[in-house]
Amino acid sequence: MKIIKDRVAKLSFVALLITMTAAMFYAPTASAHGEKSQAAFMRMRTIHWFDLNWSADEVAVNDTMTISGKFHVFAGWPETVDKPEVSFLNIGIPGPVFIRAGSWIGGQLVPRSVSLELGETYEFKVLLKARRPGDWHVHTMMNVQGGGPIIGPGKWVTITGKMSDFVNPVTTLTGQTIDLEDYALDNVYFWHAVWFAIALAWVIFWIKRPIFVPRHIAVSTGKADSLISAGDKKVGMIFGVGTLVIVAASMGATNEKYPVTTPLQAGLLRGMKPYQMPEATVSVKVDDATYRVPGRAMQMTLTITNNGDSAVRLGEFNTAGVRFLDSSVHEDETGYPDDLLAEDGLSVSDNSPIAPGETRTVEVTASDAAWEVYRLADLIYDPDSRFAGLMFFWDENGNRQMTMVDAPLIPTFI
Ligand SMILES: [Cu+2]
Repeated sequence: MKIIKDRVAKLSFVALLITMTAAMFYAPTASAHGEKSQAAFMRMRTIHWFDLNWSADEVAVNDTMTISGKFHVFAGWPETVDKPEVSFLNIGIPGPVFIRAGSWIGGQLVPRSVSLELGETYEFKVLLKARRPGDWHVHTMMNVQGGGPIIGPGKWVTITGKMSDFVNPVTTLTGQTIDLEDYALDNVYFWHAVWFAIALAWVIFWIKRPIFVPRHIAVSTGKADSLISAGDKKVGMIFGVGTLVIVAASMGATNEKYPVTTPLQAGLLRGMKPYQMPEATVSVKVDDATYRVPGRAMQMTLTITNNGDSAVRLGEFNTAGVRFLDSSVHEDETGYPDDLLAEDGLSVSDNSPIAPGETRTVEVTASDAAWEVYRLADLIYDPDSRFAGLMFFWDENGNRQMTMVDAPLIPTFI
């Protein structure tokens, strides 16, 4: 009997080990961190990130890199997401593997929340300083108060070196240079330890004697006063007065050591300067848009009118960070994340140059695994089957113009 029990125990242990090992090895490299699970129509109808540029994809600890680009705040903002009147330009990383050394919208430093206007395009830049070695998927993102996180495209960036080498020097207005990585840390530890020790001493002073039953008996028999002696009262006074003295004295000493301090700086930044995109001379009308369920593509019937004076071709359709390109018109040179870039994902029934003044109706198919991988196909579960995206046209001289498209997106079933 015992042998069987031992065997069962041993086998269960082996099974547990196998399970744990398997779980450890089954750690699929996640290529998205949160955005996939968000409603597809929200990702398509809130903020459109484009022209993104990651200055490096490998940096050493203490080195910096920038992520820059533009984002368009879609005018047909969903009802269930509060308008981006209070928004914060964030970075999506697993904790401070980088620190954000600076972030700018329209050239203005934005350490606080900002007000964004629907329908406007803004230029942004984030300066990141590497802190923790590893492979990190770095996203630009916008937090919207009352709305949640709106996650931009993420790109893998490798940090090399040692975290212990990381420094974060800052020179204060009082002229002192400190390292924010460990500044005032000793002081925090010291004071927490001091107060914890005092509290502990107070407790120990009392629990040296029997705590519960004898005291309970004393109180219930009417001899409560006998439990606290004159000496106890003195110790109580010492602790009471001592605490006040330490608080007052250390407060005075702190004020002396740091005579200039300011309150926390806070408050919404308004009047963000939008980016003026060149006036689009191409107008696009979506006659019809569908996607097949299940499938990896969406189709649009577009009526394109070229009101400019140079022939144009459609080169890119961008929605929810996924870029569908027609490689015969435009090729990406920014090192855009592979899983979001469909280098030849855009096919246009007739993508010959559209002459000035010409109007043409074309069938456009945006097709790529990303449509499924990033669960844009999950629009079928959304309560609002509409899409929005950016269309980029290039003229004969290589000038680009952008137009927004926005229309219902109707599923078709087999
Ligand atoms: Cu990610």
